[in-house]
Order: sequence, then C-alpha cells, then structure tokens
Amino acid sequence: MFLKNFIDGVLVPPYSGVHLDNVNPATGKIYSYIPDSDEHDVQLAVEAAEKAFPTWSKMSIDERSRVLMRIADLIESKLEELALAETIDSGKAISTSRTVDIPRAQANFRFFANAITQFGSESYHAAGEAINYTLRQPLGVVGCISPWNLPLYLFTWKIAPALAAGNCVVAKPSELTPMTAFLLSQICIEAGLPAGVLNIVHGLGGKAGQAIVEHSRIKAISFTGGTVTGRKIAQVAAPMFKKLSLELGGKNPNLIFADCNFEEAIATTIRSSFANNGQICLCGSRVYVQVPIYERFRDELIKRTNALKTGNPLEEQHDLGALVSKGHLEKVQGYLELAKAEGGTILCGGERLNIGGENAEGYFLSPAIIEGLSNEARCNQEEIFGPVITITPFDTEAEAIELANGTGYGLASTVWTQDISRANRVAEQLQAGIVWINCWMLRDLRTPFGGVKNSGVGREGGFEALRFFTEAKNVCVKYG
Ligand code: TXE
Repeated sequence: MFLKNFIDGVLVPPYSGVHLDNVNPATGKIYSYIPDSDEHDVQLAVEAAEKAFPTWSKMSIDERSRVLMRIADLIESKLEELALAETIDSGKAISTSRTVDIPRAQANFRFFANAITQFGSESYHAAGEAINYTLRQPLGVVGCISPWNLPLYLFTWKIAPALAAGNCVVAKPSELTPMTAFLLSQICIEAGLPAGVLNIVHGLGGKAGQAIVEHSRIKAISFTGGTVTGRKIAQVAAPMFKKLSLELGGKNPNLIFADCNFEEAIATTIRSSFANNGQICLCGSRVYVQVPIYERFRDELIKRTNALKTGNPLEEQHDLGALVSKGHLEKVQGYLELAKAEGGTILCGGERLNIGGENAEGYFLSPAIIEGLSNEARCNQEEIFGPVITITPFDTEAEAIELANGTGYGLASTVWTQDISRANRVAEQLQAGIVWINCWMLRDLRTPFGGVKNSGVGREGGFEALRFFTEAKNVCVKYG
C-alpha cells in the first residue's frame, strides 16, 4: 500500500515520486510505503493553507467547532480500524491502542471543539479614562510535527487546538508511524473539513520536517520529539521569530516514600515504567524508594515485571509489544550494555525476545530493571525511552528531592506518600512541569502540559494551547 500526502483537500503522491519503506516492528517486514516528501510538497501545502485561511479563520466558532466534532465522531466510530492500524504501525499492544491512543485522539478533537467556544480574553478598565481589551487572533499557517510513540494521540493533540483557534495547518507525523495520520486525512475528507485547512505531508524529519520549520510563511512550530531534534528546530526557528512550543524528552523520577500505599504505588509503578514499552515521555524511568521499604518494593517490582507478557501486539493478552524500530531497539540495548559497564546490575529482563512464527524478526525486548547505578551514570541521566528503569534507595526527603532534580530534564514526576504536607512540600520543590501525587497519567485536558529544563519550552493543553496558537493584540480605547 502506498500512502499519500493530504494537500488542498486531496490525497496526492509526493512531488519527488519517491517512497520510503514502512516497517511493521512486530514482524520486521515492510508492509507499506510512505511519501518521501521535500520542500516542494511543503510549499504546495503552505499555499493551500494560505488559500484556506481567510475563510476558515472567519468562520463562526460554532461552525468550526461542529466540523471538529464531526472529526471526533468519525475517529470514535472507526476506533477498531484505527487501533489496529496504530498497533501494526508502531508495535504497541492492541489494548493500549484501543484504550489509550485512539480514545484520546477522539477526545483531543472533542475537547478543543468545545474549548474554543469558551475561550475568552482579558480586558482592563481604568475608570473614567480608558478600556483595554485583547483580541486573540489566529496566527495564519502553523506547523505541527509529532513523534512515533503515541502517533495519532500526539498528532491530534497539536492539530486540534491549532484548527480550533482558526489557523490552517501543515503537519508531519513521524516517518516511523505514518498510518493513522494517513487515515486521519481520509476522515477529514469524510467530515467535510474545507480543502487546505489541514495539510499532512509525510516524510523524513531532516527533509520534510526541516522544510516546514524553515518555511518563512509558517508562523509557529509545535513540536514533540527528542531533545536533540528540539534544539535543532529552535536553532532554525528562533532567528525567524516563530512561536515555538517544544515538548521534549524526560527522565522522570518516581519518589516512593515508606508511608505510601504500597499496593497502589507498586501497581502504578509497573504501569508508569512499562506502559507502551516505556515509550511515553511521561514514563517514570528512575524509581527512588525510601530505605525502610526498599527491598520489599524492589522484590515485588521484579516479580510483577517478570509476570508482564511481551508478545504479538495484536493479541489482547500481551502487555508489551515490539519496540518501534530496529534502530530504537539497538539504542535501548546499547543502554543496557552501558548500564553494566557503569557498574549496574540488571535485576531482570533486558533480553531480545524471539516470539517465533511471523514475529520471529520483531523488535521485542523483555522489560528490565537496573540497580546499583549512581545518579550521575548516563543511564540515570539520558532518556532511554524503552522498557528499562533504574531503581535506587534514598533516606531522607531532602535526598529524594536532590536525586529527582539531579538531571537535565524536567518533564514529570510522581510522589508516593500518605502524608499530605510532605506531598505538597515535595511537589513545590520538584523541577518538573507536571507532578502526580499518588497517581500517574491521570490527565485532565484543561491543565497546562509541558516541561522545564531540557524537557522543552511552552505549554500545551487547555487554554494554554489556544493561547499558543493565537496572537494577542491589545486595543486601548480612550473614553471620549
Ligand atoms: O525522534 P525525533 P527520534 C526521544 C527518545 C528517542 C529520541 C529520538 O529518547 O529515542 O527522542 O527519537 C521529526 N526538523 N523521543 O529520532 O527525531 C521526525 O520526523 C524537523 C522523545 O525518533 O525527535 C518526527 O516527526 N522535524 C519523545 C519528529 O521530528 C524533524 C518522542 C520526532 O522525531 C527533524 C519521540 C528536523 N531536523 C522521541 N528531525 C517524547 N518526549 O515524547 C526529525 N524531525
């Protein structure tokens, strides 16, 4: 199957005529081909978006909202088809696609279709003198670039607020997981989204992605992906004074105090470590446990990690599927080797698995726990982004905070304690954009989402996203 770009409301092949292989990570086999787009395709997409902008941006909020709702309804009605496509493309367990990825993609459109109807702006009244009010106007054409770990989920998390705010979009999904973005283009046609409002250009980051970032008429870039890529994008976009939202990597700590609810802490730590094969920027990859419960917690964690089932992602009984690509599998395996060289002990997992049958060549790795590394070890500092966590004991609250904050990243963290004062005290001191107390990934789409330090700049979610995708213009009116 040959996927197509979605430009000016129609599905078209790439300008170059060249296609890239798309591999099913659970089999290691090519199963479709994606457009190898370049600056020509991006140019056509920008022109289509500019042509659509005057009408889309002036359409009533109610009408715009209805179109986005129709897209949400169609995603919902095609849940099974989209979940299957997501799993084949990314290797993730089908239960994850069914219960997390696709429901959330639908929710993203529904949420922003509603949010735009409630989006207001400030006004300041200086009695007897003047009134200031702020207009929030769409930017024009904006670029959205998303990664492979939560393909449709993160793609729509950017596109939905951009469109809701009245912008026209040129978007690029990851070349590793293009399928559901392609299916989304068909859904947009079915939903009656006007031509050119959303344009989807497939292809490589360094080529199609770079062309989006470099395009002088694209006013803002919303990007989720690796920190190294984020830095490259900032280097190009910042001197052009584009608005930038960068949601980058994480090396998130789980702080588990001795007074926690043990069962909840352990069950959630299993999820936060290995959900989606650990390929979620919010996964907790550094687990710190207070000394009195350290051994008990560690042993139980090993037991439950060993009980996780890794296998054919299309079979419902499997908790973990395949890693997204051969390159990524090798990167994660490289970190396991490094962990040993750094003096760590692999307590369980970390083996390349041969599932057999048609999955014999798939990129399967058993979930791993590493103990005995210093906080400065690279495996405790760098984002591994696979089913690999480290576990480390701590004594005091102050030590826990120091360990947690001791990396270049600052995306998310979890705190496990029954002491409400401690929970709030620790939350205040953590260098992170998101702190979960006694839970993980409990998401409310109204909240600000993003990181500090090397985890990025800007916030997504709720009105923050609508503010990002609009320009504030203050109007000052003097009383006559
Ligand atoms: O992502 P990239 P990669 C982390 C994770 C992973 C590492 C590298 O640690 O191992 O990043 O992953 C596009 N201009 N995360 O290389 O390259 C690319 O085509 C414009 C964390 O797969 O960041 C894709 O659409 N675009 C993470 C998107 O950027 C460019 C999610 C992300 O790809 C580009 C994914 C360029 N120069 C990886 N180069 C998270 N935090 O959620 C690439 N792209």
